[in-house]
Amino acid sequence: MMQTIDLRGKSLSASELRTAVPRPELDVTEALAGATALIQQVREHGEAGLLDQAERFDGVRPKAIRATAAEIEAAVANLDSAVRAALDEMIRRVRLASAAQVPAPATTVLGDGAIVEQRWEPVERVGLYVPGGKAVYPSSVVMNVVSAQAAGVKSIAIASPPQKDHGGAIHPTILAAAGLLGVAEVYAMGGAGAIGALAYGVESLGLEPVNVITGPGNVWVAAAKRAVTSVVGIDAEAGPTEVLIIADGSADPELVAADLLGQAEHDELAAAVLVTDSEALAEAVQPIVERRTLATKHADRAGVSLRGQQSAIVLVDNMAEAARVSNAYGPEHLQIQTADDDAVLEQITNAGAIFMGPYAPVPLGDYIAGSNHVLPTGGQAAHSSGLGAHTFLRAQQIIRYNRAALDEVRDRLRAIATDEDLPAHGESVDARFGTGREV
Ligand code: HSO
Ligand code: ZN
Repeated sequence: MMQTIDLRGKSLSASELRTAVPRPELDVTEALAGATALIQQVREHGEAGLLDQAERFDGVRPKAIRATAAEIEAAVANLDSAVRAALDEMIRRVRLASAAQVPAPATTVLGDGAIVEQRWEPVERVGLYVPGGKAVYPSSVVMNVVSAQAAGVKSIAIASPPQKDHGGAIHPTILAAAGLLGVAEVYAMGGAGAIGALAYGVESLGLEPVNVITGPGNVWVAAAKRAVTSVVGIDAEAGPTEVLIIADGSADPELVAADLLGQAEHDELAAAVLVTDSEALAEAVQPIVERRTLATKHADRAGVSLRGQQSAIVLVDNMAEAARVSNAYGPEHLQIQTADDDAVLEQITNAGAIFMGPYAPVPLGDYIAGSNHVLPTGGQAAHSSGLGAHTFLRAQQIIRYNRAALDEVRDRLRAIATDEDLPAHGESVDARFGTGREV
């Protein structure tokens, strides 16, 4: 059912490799004008604009946009006990791993009395968008909120679309996850309008503008995030999810097939790619994928994803070529299931997160490994990291020079200033020594 792409014996150039494994088409640019208009409506009409958009897009008019403390408490109290225990453990593990990500400050002594420091300062306030359509993921609330909290962010707001089935309130599990994490500001608003509300604030709701907006969403949300980048920072633009599995003849085809399907379940546009040097594995995986797809709950969308042009079994000559193919693709999730996983890992450069061996499938990282599941998609792994404490931190340098240290570099500084035809730069320094040209 999956297409086979045979790259054996072909020595593809780097740019040929980039298109060897196709990706789904997704045009954020096309949605940009529409998203901008919705943001503008919220800027002009605030709460009324949000209510209007809720009726239009979510088919329900929320009684109130902001959830009350009592509603959040009730959602936590009503949480199924097994789900509660799972979320608690997820939070505990992601907290530990996220705390360890916070970089240490640095001090560089460049001479006597000449010091450059660097500290990591959290942004003041962040907005987290949580989708509420076919994908309602409380786990994503945990991933985003815990990262921000680990960075030291003091003020967090969550936006999620009003749910028709819940009388226009936010999905109860999303509300409960917010409650478990101690987030008190939760708004029933979705789509591009919600991104506008987070970026520019809504006075009547007491919603102050945020500095960074993170979280996944559909193409409208992605376009809206792009549209507000002049006033806020955003995480990477999320596209359909992807898994690329590098496996050799030693891998268990049953596990490989199960892992391809695990990702395909998310979305018709999800990409599931196997890269292998073993024809036997490729042949064994096909019928198992078929069998498992027929038996699984979301067979429809998983089947579309696996049959889609974005999913494939790619045959290569050896593991070095497999790593080249994977690096050119830059998968959101990379799984390695080979006779020597670390030897393959050494050759990997571009990947959002890397899952080593048969006991580290992607769903482990989705939920409970402690790692973050918000990862760069669409090849963005070539230049971006997954979500983490760093997403909410800024590196700030602090410069401390005393008189003697400044004096020591004064001549050098003036020489460059003169060369750049900026004499007032030199004069600013000279003024401290009373030797500058009188002005
Ligand atoms: N695999 C998704 C994350 C997720 N899975 C949430 C289940 N819930 C993208 O990394
Ligand atoms: Zn997943």
